[in-house]
Amino acid sequence: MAGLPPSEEVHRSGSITGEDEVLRQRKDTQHYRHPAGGWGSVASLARILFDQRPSPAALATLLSQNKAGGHMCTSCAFGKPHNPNTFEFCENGAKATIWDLTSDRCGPDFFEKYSLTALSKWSDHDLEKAGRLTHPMRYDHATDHYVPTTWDAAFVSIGRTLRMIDPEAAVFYTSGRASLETAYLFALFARLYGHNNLPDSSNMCHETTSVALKAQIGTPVGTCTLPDFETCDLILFFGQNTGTNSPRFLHPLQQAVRRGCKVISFNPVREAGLIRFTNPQSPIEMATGSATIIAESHLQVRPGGDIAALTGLCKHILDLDIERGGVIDRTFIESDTQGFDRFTVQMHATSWNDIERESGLPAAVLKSVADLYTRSERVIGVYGMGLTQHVHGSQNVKMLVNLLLLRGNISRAGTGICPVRGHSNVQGQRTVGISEKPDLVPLDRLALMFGFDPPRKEGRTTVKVAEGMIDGSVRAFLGLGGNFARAIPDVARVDETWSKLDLTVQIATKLNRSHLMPGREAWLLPCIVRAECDEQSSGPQAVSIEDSFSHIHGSLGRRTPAHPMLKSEISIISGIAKATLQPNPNVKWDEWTGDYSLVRDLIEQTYPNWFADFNDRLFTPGGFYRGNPARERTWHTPSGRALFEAPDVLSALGSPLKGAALTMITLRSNDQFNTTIYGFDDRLRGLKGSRDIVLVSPDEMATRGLVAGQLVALETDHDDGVIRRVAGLRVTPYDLPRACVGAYYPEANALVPLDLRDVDANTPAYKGVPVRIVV
Ligand SMILES: Nc1nc2c(c(=O)[nH]1)N[C@H]1C(S)=C(S)[C@@H](COP(=O)(O)OP(=O)(O)OC[C@H]3O[C@@H](n4cnc5c(=O)[nH]c(N)nc54)[C@H](O)[C@@H]3O)O[C@H]1N2
Ligand SMILES: Nc1nc2c(c(=O)[nH]1)N[C@H]1C(S)=C(S)[C@@H](COP(=O)(O)OP(=O)(O)OC[C@H]3O[C@@H](n4cnc5c(=O)[nH]c(N)nc54)[C@H](O)[C@@H]3O)O[C@H]1N2
Ligand SMILES: [Mo]
Repeated sequence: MAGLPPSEEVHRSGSITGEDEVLRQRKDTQHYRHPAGGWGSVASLARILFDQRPSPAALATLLSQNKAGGHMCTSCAFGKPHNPNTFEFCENGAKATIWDLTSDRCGPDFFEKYSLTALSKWSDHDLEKAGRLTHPMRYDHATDHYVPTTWDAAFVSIGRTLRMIDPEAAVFYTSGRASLETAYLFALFARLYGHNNLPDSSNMCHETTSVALKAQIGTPVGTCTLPDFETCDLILFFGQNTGTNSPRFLHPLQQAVRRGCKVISFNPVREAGLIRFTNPQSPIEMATGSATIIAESHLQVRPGGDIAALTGLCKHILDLDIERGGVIDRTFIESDTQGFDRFTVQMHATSWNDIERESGLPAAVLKSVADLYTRSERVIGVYGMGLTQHVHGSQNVKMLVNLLLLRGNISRAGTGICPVRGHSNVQGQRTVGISEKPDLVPLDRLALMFGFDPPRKEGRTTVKVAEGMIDGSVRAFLGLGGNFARAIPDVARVDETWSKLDLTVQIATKLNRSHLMPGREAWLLPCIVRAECDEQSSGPQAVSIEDSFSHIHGSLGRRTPAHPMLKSEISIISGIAKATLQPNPNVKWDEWTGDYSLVRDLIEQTYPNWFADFNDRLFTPGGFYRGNPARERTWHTPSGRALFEAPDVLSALGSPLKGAALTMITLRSNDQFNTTIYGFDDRLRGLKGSRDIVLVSPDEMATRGLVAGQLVALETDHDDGVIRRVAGLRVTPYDLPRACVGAYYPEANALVPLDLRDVDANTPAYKGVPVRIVV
């Protein structure tokens, strides 16, 4: 890249990479040398096929994945193109579907054989591998087994218990897969019952985005759409691991790079998946092994160092503007923004010494990137959990927005802020009312539509639920999917509290650890998956989801359900709601369950600007766009302008490391989807066979006298008197910045303190946990 210093001159942990440099491997690590995608992804998929034995018809289902009229993948939330490929799915999406459509079943026989005590010794992988849940089950304390029950018995009993509990002591958790229709009804049920306790997996994920973007640009979601990637000149990635977590994104990135767009990644880990990519759907690339270099520069920022790195970029851009003028977009800044002067003062006041120390990157490198930014007409800022899961995650996000605002890189085609969402409908659930914040929901309209007085008290987020479980104020937990017990921070502390709850209800597809934590009354209710036919009284039903680019897609499952006893999520929620609530002539659970288009009418009535003609537009190819005011240069902030927000810290970590402590970042592999562990390899990082490992840089190992393969424990360095420890981790050398270790999520979750979380959004700081290595 022109203007960038050669790599030898660069600080060790901040090497700018050319192609040779990208392929540089340390002898003492076994990093993956192959591109993302390619034959590796095919081999990884083949293993799952062997493992799960889906029928040929189940495999054929993949052909309709992510296409208008077909079903929408339950894996990530990346956009679905207008003109899909023949195989519009990736390694992950195929794995998720095959995992759902396995021929293994986990029914009454299984539960008769294994007690919960026995199952608690199983691994996460083995629990889910038992197969699809088939029957509604009730936990029997006398025998420590789940026993089969009927749907009616479950609904009646759950309803009776909920009626006896103070609604504010109940929580309704949603994992980001449930459809718009399901999410709307679940939230309505909560409010009719009497609370806003609607924690969502997004509280652990992009809640930081929802809070920071809303405050700064007046919309809680990203501003980009897929076509922006066809015209941008520069894409800056911050803490998003595309190859592992959203591989379909690699296709538009490959196209962008081929037409000359530059990609630069800031990440403590040199993620192979963002470096080289062989398109598994291109026969030529597969045959020749040719790969596209995606990120030509990979900057190994320290964990929590992004505020400093972004400050360096902004500082230099402002200096260049003083030097040569015309560098920043003054017209845009004057007409559309607020807070610029204060922001400028702060950028000038921050020293390069501090920036280099906190970011771990040399000033020369940051200045080169800033220079490239000023030469690029259209820039997109992409980010993921590397920015959001920090104590000052909101300030991370805000600094990226500040950078974009400097040259009007929001609200023009080919530009924008692009948070890459996780679960397939996590964004959409918030759109249609899953929120603990009453201000974000049109409660007055709901009051009119359904003739009731909705609760106005702010509800609990995920971490507040966990705290309420510890202090006893939470009495009932209804889980709409997900694996709350395993995904949250401080799992060991919260584990003990489940048995004290009056009621636990888990609506799920496969067995997981949360199901092994029964309350006094506990139910495990199995549902169909998105690829399966949802037959109701008016015929087969479609559902819908919203992708990361605010496009809404209909989804129609066609597979025969895994078992005739299974119900849809909507019919389960309706069954429980009917048994809980007083009859209300405006609330028609049976009619809605019989015909989901009526639920879409309700969504349209509640949110007319976003969902006009919802049913008619359901199967629009590429989805229909619900719009984004910030993209149209309308800023829904109190001042009507976009805000420059000067950060008040330079590191996103909660506090400086003490003594021998290190910062732990928790990582995902390509062989997992959150707590669903498909296998024990991490192909793109060249790691195999075990997840009970701790990644340590060779320098750090030498300083601490550690050897590869040695077993160690990690202990959290947090002054609250609680001992948090995960033992039996094998030291694995890996190229990381100094004072940083990597471990897998969810295995390391017992180390994350509940109160270590984003100051504004309460998102757990899963990427910034101070730990000590204990030999
Ligand atoms: N295969 C697979 N796909 C998934 C998932 C999965 O588990 N497996 N999960 C889904 C979900 S719910 C989500 S939210 C998304 C998550 O997708 P991502 O947003 O990509 O999340 P992570 O993999 O947790 O972390 C992203 C990157 O942040 C880097 N990082 C850590 N700390 C820092 C830091 O301080 N600064 C910077 N710049 N980078 C940092 C890590 O090295 C890692 O590469 O993926 C979705 N897709
Ligand atoms: N240390 C650490 N912790 C983290 C993170 C991290 O990066 N580091 N990431 C956080 C993030 S981003 C997220 S999103 C959360 C994820 O937290 P969750 O969303 O709670 O967890 P998942 O693992 O996605 O849930 C998997 C389970 O969902 C159920 N399921 C699957 N499909 C369906 C379906 O269609 N319907 C129903 N009803 N159930 C279904 C299955 O039983 C499966 O076992 O974890 C968070 N925790
Ligand atoms: Mo997520």
